[in-house]
Amino acid sequence: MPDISRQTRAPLTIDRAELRLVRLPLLQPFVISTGTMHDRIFPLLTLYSGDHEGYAEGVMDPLPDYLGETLPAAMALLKDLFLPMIVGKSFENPAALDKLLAPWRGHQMTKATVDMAFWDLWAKSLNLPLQTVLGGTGDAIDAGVSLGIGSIDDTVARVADHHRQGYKRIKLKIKPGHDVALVRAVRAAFPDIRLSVDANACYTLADAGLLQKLDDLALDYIEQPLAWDDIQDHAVLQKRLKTPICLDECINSVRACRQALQADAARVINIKVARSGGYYTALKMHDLAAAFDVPVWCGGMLESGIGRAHNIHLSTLPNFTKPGDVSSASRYFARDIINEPLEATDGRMAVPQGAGIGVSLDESFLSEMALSSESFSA
Ligand code: OSB
Ligand code: MG
Repeated sequence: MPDISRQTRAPLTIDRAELRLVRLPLLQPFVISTGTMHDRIFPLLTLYSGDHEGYAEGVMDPLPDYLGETLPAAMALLKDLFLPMIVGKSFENPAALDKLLAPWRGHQMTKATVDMAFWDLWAKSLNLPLQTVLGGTGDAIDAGVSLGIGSIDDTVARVADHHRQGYKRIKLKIKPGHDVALVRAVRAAFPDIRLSVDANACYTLADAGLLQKLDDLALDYIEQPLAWDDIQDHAVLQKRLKTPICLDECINSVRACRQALQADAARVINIKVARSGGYYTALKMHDLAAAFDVPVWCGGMLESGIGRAHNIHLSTLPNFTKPGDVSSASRYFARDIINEPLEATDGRMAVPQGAGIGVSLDESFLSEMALSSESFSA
């Protein structure tokens, strides 16, 4: 991890913040075991310091179906607590901001929205790409894709399409009744592709026999098969599976990450900055997993270009050795809220160039898609 505590420059003052609520329709509904998403409604945060602007988006759902956080709670916390707390204040570096936010319990995705915007702002004030201040290198990353639940025929066709486009790993969402037969059909059609599944916490240990049937299908890993907050049962399940378990929902703190690694409940880890409460925690998870020889990859939450650009920069760190869920924005949206297209070519996604996250807002489109906007000054 880069030593972000020893910067000897003037602290960065947050002059102003703007919080918009944005709605972007999805081109197709995205179906996972917990429900169906038709659009993305998200807080878009801009932090201002001098001539610089830092951006981040929130990934909490309207209802608490991925984690416990919700959009209404996030908006209220941002407006009533976090933004008033930081606007007009100066911070030496992102660690100083993290220190201020960390004591508040839970609400990782809300805290991460503030933290990620600050990292972008900070990197821009240093005139460095975000990847550089995070400790990453390289100008492109391997792209993987996450396919929502659909019929077997439709799924095989979508796998064929994405395989043809060059995606380096294809992840299938599964749920009871849409699992073993589906994965068998895809594996039969594509014996050699890098394939994984994601259950989004919909099985229990009573399904261990069913999950063992996936062991013959050469999956790279099975993501979050059991309850969203249950590391212990995943450790029990891992003993009964040959396929590595990858944890997503469970990994919401450095402690959860350490306990999962120590318990051998996760042989692969999906890192999402939002679920971690900010980059600082995500970086510690990255390093901790490396110490256990456990590879990590960057998860996605159907982000617009702002969150997607953040994910690309993070994915350039050395222990991100597996392709993440960072695919072309045009798979999800007819039009993005940024000016630069984030599109994979032959399964590789270029790192946006320039300072910070390296992308800019399409203000005219944003003004059409914003449901509300509020400005915060000291
Ligand atoms: O579990 O990784 C997940 C989307 C919404 C909620 C949870 C998850 C996902 C994805 C989408 O898998 C990945 C993407 O952004 O393409
Ligand atoms: Mg997942």
